[in-house]
Amino acid sequence: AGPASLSRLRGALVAAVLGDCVGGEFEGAEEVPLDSVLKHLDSLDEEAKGSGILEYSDDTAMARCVVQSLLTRAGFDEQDMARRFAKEYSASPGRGYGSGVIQVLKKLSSPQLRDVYQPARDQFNGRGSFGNGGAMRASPFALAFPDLSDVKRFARLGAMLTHSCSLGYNGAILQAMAVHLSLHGALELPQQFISRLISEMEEVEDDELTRMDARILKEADKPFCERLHRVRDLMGRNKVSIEEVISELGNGIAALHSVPTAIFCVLHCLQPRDCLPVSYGGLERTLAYCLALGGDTDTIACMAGAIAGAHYGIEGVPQAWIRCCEGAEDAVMSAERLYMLYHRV
Ligand code: 8NA
Ligand code: MG
Ligand code: MG
Repeated sequence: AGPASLSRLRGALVAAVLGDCVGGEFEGAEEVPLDSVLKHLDSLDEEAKGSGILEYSDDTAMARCVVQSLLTRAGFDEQDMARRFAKEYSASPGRGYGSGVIQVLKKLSSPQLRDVYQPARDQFNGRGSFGNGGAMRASPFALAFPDLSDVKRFARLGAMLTHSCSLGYNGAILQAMAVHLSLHGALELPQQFISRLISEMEEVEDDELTRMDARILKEADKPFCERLHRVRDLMGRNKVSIEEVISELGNGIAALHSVPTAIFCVLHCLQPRDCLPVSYGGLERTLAYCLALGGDTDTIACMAGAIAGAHYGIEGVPQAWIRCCEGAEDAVMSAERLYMLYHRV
């Protein structure tokens, strides 16, 4: 499919939902045997024939708010987006939100609130959250704006509504950029893809706030760049164990310990892997691999799903999986409206 085709946009939006829904099963698990992952994914083919549905969590709930806001306002409107986050949370508080972000979402629903960015700034003694909650909902920015500078700017602002620590919103920028590049076919050349992300993040992280936050958290000067270099090193090796991926990149709820991981999963699964069924296409491999990492599986699979979905397109997404994930059919349709916004038709 051509750059930014409807198929790619659909693939990105739908596979993010699938990642969230199928990943929920293992969220927080310390060790996930590959057998359990394959059994879980196998069961989707049967569930599609009638029985249960896998529910989406905070990742998709908030991404849906981002999509609806961008579509309704035909662009970024922080007031509208903040209102939608607050409304969604109060309608369905049980979607598995992070324990900190709940405070922000409650404050955002106050009609007296003047600055919608203030509640996020007040988090964690004024340091802001470095969780992956900004990154998990950043993909739609890449599906609404064709210019990379807009993608970066709005992904940052969109994340800052809940995540004001640079390690939080920079993760959102990285995730949105990865989807943007994938949408344009950049995963055809994986080495160039990772190099491009590194050079873009060099620029993003070349800033005083980033250096200060990194110092406080005892991270490298440019933490995301450092992680992306690790991704590149791991890519160059033909044998990589799950344990190494977890110790080098992480599988946790911090954006720094999950966005580079999601990117690695996509890159690693571009080719068939011995541990995964030969019947699997690239998208199935990617999601299965994310689940096998354990930790924040729903969010890592959601982010990897968006990047991989933009590469493989909707044709790479198993129909049976779509049928048993809540919100996946909706995403197929929302993607068409995003496509019109993206191409301004
Ligand atoms: P968040 O902003 O509440 O951050 C998540 C957690 O990260 C916080 O609760 C803190 O423990 C920690 N944290 C973040 N920033 C700081 C800081 N500056 N200092 C100290 N600790 C900090 O929530 P979020 O929106 O970023 O969500 C992240 C993840 O939480 C997502 O994966 C989401 O799915 C969710 N989650 C839910 C469950 C669940 O119970 N269903 C389990 C794990 C994660
Ligand atoms: Mg979640
Ligand atoms: Mg999660």
